[in-house]
Amino acid sequence: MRLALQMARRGVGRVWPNPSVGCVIVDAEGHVVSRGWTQDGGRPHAETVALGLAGPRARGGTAYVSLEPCAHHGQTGPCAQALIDAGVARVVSAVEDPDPRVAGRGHAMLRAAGIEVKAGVMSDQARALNAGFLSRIQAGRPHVTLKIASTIDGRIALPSGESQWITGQAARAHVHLMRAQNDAVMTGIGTVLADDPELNCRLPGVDHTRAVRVVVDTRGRLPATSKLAQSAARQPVWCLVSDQKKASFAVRGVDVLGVPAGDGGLDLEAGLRILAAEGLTRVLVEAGGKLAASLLKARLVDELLWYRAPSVMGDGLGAVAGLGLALLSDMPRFTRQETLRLGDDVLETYRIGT
Ligand code: AOF
Ligand code: ZN
Repeated sequence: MRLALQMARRGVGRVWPNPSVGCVIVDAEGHVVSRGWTQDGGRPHAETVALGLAGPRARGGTAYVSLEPCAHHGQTGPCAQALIDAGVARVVSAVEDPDPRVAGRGHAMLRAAGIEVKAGVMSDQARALNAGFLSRIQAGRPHVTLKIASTIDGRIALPSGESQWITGQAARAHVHLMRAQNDAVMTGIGTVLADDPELNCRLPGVDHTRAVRVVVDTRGRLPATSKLAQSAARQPVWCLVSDQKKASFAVRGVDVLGVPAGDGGLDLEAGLRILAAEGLTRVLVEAGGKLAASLLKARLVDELLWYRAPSVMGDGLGAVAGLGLALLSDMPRFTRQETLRLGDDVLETYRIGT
């Protein structure tokens, strides 16, 4: 299962709207005969790939899958049926697939065919890996990771707006890797107007990734001359504008999505629901303090990636704008997951909750 999860990790950020699944086939003697993972765009499924490579060697063997095999007819028949047809004797799976078309039916199909099924193996790791897909299906919004790159005193730019660069090369390369492992990178129009970012992945070897660039742009101000708009034909750009603005706003190559109004801008939760309905499962937010604060205030941040450079700015723009808290007990609280040194900088990863 550990190997199956490792295979599944390869698809993270590349398979939306689907989950990224890994499958390892072991023959009756216990030898690994094949491995597969969900392919770009979400098809073929992991089991199809692994069974195809295993051929007759799957007969009498065990399939380790990081998610319950599907039970519905898509481009191909259900993976559960493919495992039955291949003559697998045993299936070990990590978590039940919450997709209403599956939801236990995959395991049931296998058992009804006389296959031994062991479910729930390494389920915590599998849930973490598919936090995006699980969130899309169960919460109706994508998993949201907020990235912040700040000084020790939590500043992200000088009062003049100058922000390039606070963190060093290794930390910035890590951010590019994180872009590749998300379905979308989201920013606010303020950041676009100030920095004209491209929000792509420029890491050698992973620069083929095509995360959707999402701009929170209530009043429809995205310039046609921005790097985002100029590169929209190569890598999608979706603009979230207010419902009122939707009819009158257009930029060549950019998809415009209308979102209901909310507290001082867009209803961000509604916006995220719209993104999930479009299929997005994992969104990385790289924005200024205002959008960061709005998301935190609305309790829409699941994870934090906080890159910290060993410098102090004093006056400057804060990573998070006002949250308007009356009580310390109202502060959003996180649990630190990992601490990583990246050159002279430090990355701390957090998940929401205590
Ligand atoms: C599997 N193995 O590798 C994946 C699965 O649109 P479709 O037909 O590709 O089906 C998508 C659903 O299939 C998705 O919502 C999830 O329930 C399941 N994904 N299942 O057996 C895989 N990616
Ligand atoms: Zn399947």
